[in-house]
Amino acid sequence: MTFTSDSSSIRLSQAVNGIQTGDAVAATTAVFQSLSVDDQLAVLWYAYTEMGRSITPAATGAARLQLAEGLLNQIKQMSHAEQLEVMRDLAAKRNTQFTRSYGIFSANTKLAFWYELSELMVKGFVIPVPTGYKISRDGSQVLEALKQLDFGQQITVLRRVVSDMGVDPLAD
Ligand code: 45D
Repeated sequence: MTFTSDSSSIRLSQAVNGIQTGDAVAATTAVFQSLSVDDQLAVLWYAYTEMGRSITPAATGAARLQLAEGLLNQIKQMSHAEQLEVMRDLAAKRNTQFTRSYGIFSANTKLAFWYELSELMVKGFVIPVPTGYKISRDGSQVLEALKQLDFGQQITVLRRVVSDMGVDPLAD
């Protein structure tokens, strides 16, 4: 669902309240999910660029990536436009074969999938964020809220937002 930046700003002030009242993870997750699809992708990307150094590749687990390998290989073979479309489909929860395949992964496999996508962006296999891209005000506020959390809380927020992406093919 897409919210206007007005409703997103309301959610943002609620999130700030939530952070002050101790439910920082839930509040940051909710406000992330109220962002536009492109803002969500941008926040994920900047979260990765800031957290990347603290996530060791080994920690993401080779076994989990094996499960995601098929989808990652499909993405590598797509054009840049198609790659962006697939990521937007995931964030927007559009029902496609790709988003249904993603939907059966565990939360940690989904996280590992996004992590690997970022690595593929860095290596030049996946469409980069445009040079000079400026994240929206809402997006940068969510990023700031995320940065206020400790590492464990950040992972929890990320795990929740990527878990909610895609389409669960077994849900009714
Ligand atoms: O043209 O298993 C825009 C541990 C604008 C260990 C765009 C772990 C328009 C256990 C939309 C911006 C807990 C450590 C273009 C795992 C435009 C374990 C493009 C944790 C081109 C897994 C935007 C792992 C694009 C963690 C292309 C914490 C955006 C993993 C792409 C964290 C964004 C992973 C991507 C994160 C973001 C990955 C691919 C934060 C990926 C982020």
